[in-house]
Amino acid sequence: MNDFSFELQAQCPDTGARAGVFHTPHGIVETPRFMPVGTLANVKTVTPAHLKDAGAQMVLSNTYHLHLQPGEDIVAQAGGLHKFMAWPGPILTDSGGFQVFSLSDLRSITDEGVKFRSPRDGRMINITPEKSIEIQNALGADVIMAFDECAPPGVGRDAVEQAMDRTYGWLKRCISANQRQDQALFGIVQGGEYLDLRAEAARQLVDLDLPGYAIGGVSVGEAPEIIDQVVKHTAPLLPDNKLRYLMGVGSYREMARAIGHGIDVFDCVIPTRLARHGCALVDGERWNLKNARFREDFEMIDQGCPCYTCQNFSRAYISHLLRSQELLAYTLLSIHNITELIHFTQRIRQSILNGTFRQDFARWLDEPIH
Ligand code: PRF
Ligand code: ZN
Repeated sequence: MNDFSFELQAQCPDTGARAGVFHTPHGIVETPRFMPVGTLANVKTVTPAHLKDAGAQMVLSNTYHLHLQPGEDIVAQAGGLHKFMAWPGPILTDSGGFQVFSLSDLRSITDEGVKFRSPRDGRMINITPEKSIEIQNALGADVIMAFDECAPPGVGRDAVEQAMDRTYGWLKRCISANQRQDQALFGIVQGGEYLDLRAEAARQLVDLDLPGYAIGGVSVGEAPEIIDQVVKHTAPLLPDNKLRYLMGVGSYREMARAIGHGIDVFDCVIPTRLARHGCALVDGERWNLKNARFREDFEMIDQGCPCYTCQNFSRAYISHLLRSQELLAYTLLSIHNITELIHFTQRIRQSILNGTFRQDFARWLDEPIH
């Protein structure tokens, strides 16, 4: 049996924040920690060496995208996702449910699964819970996610409850379908903005004694205070001795507050997406380096940042690359932005270990959410 234990190292005396170590067959994840997203078996524009330097420990990839291209058989033939993408550390694959809902038209959802037309070549594709697990077993990530239905915001309580019940039924099918003991199957708490539904979903999942738990269905367009409320009420219902993952969240404030409620890991496309828009994350702000004020600014992006970009290149240089549409701009900005978010969570981790999280991060924890 493989070890996917979550070892608690310290708990904040003033909040629910915790520091810990999650064990996987491909190494450890020191938490709290941000996980970069490598949708198509690569984190856009950066190499595994850059990711390692940025402090990445676990990276994410996507079942839905890899099923469409290149197909899980090719990845399996390569020896699995770790070898295929040359990332030797821990990997997590998302199950595809959420991506199908947000990216494909012409989908139909039934208790059986999801049918949709491939946006690549128009063929009809059927993903069931069993199929999602079969694909994820072939890809071979350390952590695999249950196939879930994430109701969009504003659909009303009945629709959210139906999605939650379906997600629970699908989870049990995912557990039966899972063929590999060296992959940890995590359940996903749904239930929208309804705290009683969240509590019921959490209870159902905890009863199944899974190796880890995620909170899904947040950051899907609802107000930020709702995200905070849902996380605040749901995270403490999950077992203390299991990893807790908040899906699709990666802003400074949302991560700091969620950590205060007891969340351990996050993923978000924001650092690489902002890079493609020419933006650098600097201490909670977004700077657009195409802005005229950076043309003759020969400082590094951020003096205090240890990343390769900030050790070597000026704002003026990156501004020039962006204006010339040189691809290196996106690599340099992605390296900085990923480092920035991972280091933000690492600083939080250190302050939890020091017992000073509440004071050190008051700026993020106390500011009203609007
Ligand atoms: N479910 C899955 N992946 C996700 C989400 C979800 O609800 C979200 C919502 N924030 C992001 N990624 N499977
Ligand atoms: Zn930097």
